[in-house]
Amino acid sequence: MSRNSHAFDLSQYLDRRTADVNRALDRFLPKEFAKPRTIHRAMRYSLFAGGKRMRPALVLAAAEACGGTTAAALPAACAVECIHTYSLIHDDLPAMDNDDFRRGKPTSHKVFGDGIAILAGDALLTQAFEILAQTKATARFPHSALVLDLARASGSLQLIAGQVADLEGEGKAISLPQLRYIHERKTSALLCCSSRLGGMSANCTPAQLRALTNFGYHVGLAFQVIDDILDITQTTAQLGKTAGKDVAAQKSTYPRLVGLEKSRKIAAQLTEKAFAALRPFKGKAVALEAIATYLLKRDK
Ligand code: GRG
Repeated sequence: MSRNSHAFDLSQYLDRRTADVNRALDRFLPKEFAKPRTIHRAMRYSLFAGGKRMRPALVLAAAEACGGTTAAALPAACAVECIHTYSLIHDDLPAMDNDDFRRGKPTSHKVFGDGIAILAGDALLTQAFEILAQTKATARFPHSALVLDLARASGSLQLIAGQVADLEGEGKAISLPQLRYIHERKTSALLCCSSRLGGMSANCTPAQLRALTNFGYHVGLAFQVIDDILDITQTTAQLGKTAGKDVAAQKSTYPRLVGLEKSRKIAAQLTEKAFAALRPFKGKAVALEAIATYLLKRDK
């Protein structure tokens, strides 16, 4: 388990970084009253509905581990949150997971209708790249490097591929390698990209980028195993989204394939691998360590 993060106050860290991210998102997004009002209200409704902001936190913590600043990393932090929120809005649509409840509130299509919810997701996807393009280039990383990373992580070989495999796997018996394939893409790709973008915004070295990639990949996998566990063990009120969806949709999950106890063990092992990836930072990636620990122990 993490050795360096004991004295670190993660709760205060997340509160401050979340406030920074929320202010920046408010600045970057068109105002609620900008025409057409409906779409801007819908974009903001989901974006400010109270998500945990874990992907932006990873961006900012990765930047700090490489000696960078929050200011330089904020566009990337906001961009990954826009992509994440778009994917949730679309995932909740009747044509996909058909969910009524997200981030403790009625889902976008329940409030605005399917058409506007689709468009709000589309607009947030586009908005992400508009925001990311405002990152300052560094000596090692031109804008195009960051844009390429986020486009790849959210494209048809990663995030979308995971969603396709997830949809096509419903009701079918899936092997552990197939499940790993889905988790790598639908969850880990964006968490890994978050960690990488933070480093890139701080002009990280190639060795640091490799370490952040390895860290983000394993944290991302652990995140989804825990998500699968929480779907069974927590209530809808605790999660802020409908609990028990995986069983209802006959989805293959780690608990279904290997049981709850083994799933917990796998999540802990993946988190250990994430810690090991941080060794090159020699104890200077305290916030990243604390986030990985929190993600393993979280209850929502
Ligand atoms: C492109 C439509 C589309 C989908 C891509 C990301 C995704 C695939 C679907 C969303 C639903 C899902 C199960 C995603 C896996 C990642 C995950 C567990 C998301 C929830 O993330 P949290 O817990 O959410 O960080 P908050 O609301 O706290 O930001």
